[in-house]
Amino acid sequence: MSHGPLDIDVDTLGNLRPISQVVLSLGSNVGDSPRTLKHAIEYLADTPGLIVVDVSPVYETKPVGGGPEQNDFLNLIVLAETTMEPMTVLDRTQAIETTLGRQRASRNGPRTLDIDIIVFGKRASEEALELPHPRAHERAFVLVPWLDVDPAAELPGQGPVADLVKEVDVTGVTRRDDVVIPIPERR
Ligand code: PH2
Ligand code: MG
Ligand code: MG
Repeated sequence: MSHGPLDIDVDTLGNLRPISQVVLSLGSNVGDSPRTLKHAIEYLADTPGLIVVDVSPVYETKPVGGGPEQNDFLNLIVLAETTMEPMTVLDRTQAIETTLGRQRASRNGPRTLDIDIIVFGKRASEEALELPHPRAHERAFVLVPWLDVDPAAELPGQGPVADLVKEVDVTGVTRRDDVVIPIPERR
């Protein structure tokens, strides 16, 4: 049930549930990408107020977006739930990128680790954070793994992910079942 502009849920016992579902897209094409992605997910899971609910299969993906010549990426989707505010999650994801050695060299260039917030509940853009992610609907490396972990997923303003995925070129996206990234245990 939804109650006005704050969109705070109340469950059947009357407890407030100020929890947002968050979809994160992780990518890496520099260094030991499987290791980097694994550590990134562990750091996310260690974040107070954020629970990692599911991790998609890993995909090897052709670079898109017209950056420089670069290696293929490994990409995956993390489903999380959080009591944090969007800008606080952004601060945290940027700190994880920095910790794992990201240098911001060029737009759409190679990167050790990129963590993008795709959707944050039904929240709209604020400050420097565009929500939902403005290019998610056209990116097979986001839509394909997202559909794996949430077949009913919807991208607000764009529609069901199952429909969006039919509109994009998925030829550059290959599932890598040999790269297994465990979901961290809850502590
Ligand atoms: N990220 C980009 C630009 N292009 N291409 C692939 N395949 N995977 C990415 O994660 C990616 C990209 C900007 O962040
Ligand atoms: Mg990105
Ligand atoms: Mg980014």
